[in-house]
Amino acid sequence: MLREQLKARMITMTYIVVFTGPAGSGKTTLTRTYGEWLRINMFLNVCQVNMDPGAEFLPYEPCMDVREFITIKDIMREHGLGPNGAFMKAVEMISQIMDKIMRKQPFNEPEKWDVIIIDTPGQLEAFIFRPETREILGRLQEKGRTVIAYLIDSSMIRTSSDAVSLWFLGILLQVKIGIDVIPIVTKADTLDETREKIIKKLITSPEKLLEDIKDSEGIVSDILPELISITVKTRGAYRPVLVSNSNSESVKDLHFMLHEATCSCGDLT
Ligand SMILES: Nc1nc2c(ncn2[C@@H]2O[C@H](COP(=O)(O)OP(=O)(O)OP(=O)(O)O)[C@@H](O)[C@H]2O)c(=O)[nH]1
Ligand SMILES: [Mg+2]
Repeated sequence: MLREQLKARMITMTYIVVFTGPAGSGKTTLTRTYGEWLRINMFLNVCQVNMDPGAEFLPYEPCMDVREFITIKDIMREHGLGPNGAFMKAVEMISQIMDKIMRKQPFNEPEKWDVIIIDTPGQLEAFIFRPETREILGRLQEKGRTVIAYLIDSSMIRTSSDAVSLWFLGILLQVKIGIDVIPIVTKADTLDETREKIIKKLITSPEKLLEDIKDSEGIVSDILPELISITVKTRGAYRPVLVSNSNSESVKDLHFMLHEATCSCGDLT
């Protein structure tokens, strides 16, 4: 298929994907891998945006970098704050300069780009859970179909309660920002057999996690079944994808799922 035809078939309007998730869940690495995958395999114009004012090193070339305006190091020095206080201050400052940010690439001409990928900080409570973030995300939504991806780090999952608690952070995020959140399980290459079983249950049939906790006592046996039932209810329309940066098939799965989530033209697989 001709390059332009393939492109037209895949993307009809700019789509924006915002990677969020706890510290170290793989947002920055996935911003690089997914961006490269889209360029090489889909021939798309991709703009990777760094919205993490605390980033030290980026493995991709950002077409917009919030550190042009604000860095955590400067805020810590100028306001005498620790790192978390500085992130809270940063989100406030970013919300105040959103007009300026929106006048820069890629937001000033979103139609020039097929996909805009946004990398965010991992300090959920000090950044993405802040009320100002809702306004920031609202401004992004004006520029294209926007999907918020919540990264669940599979290397943090050892037990069923780990799986359920990480899933819950995603639900809280959804409640907090009022936008549908697509769960993505990262670092699939680090899984052993036991952990893979737990994650497959979480993804396909979370009610089966109840089997793992049937002999538990105390708070786990009291609360976890309730949490699992909420997990089942909130699984939503999208099948969570298990992704690894070293497996391009999994990045392809991720792409089709994200694209489906933003696309009103149906399934293109
Ligand atoms: N094995 C494996 N490691 C990964 C994968 N993705 C990311 N990592 C590693 O996980 C660590 C954190 O990755 P980052 O991409 O920096 O995570 P982040 O979510 O951007 O981190 P913060 O911005 O600090 O919150 C790094 O050591 C990565 O190399 C993956 O698919 N597999
Ligand atoms: Mg990062």
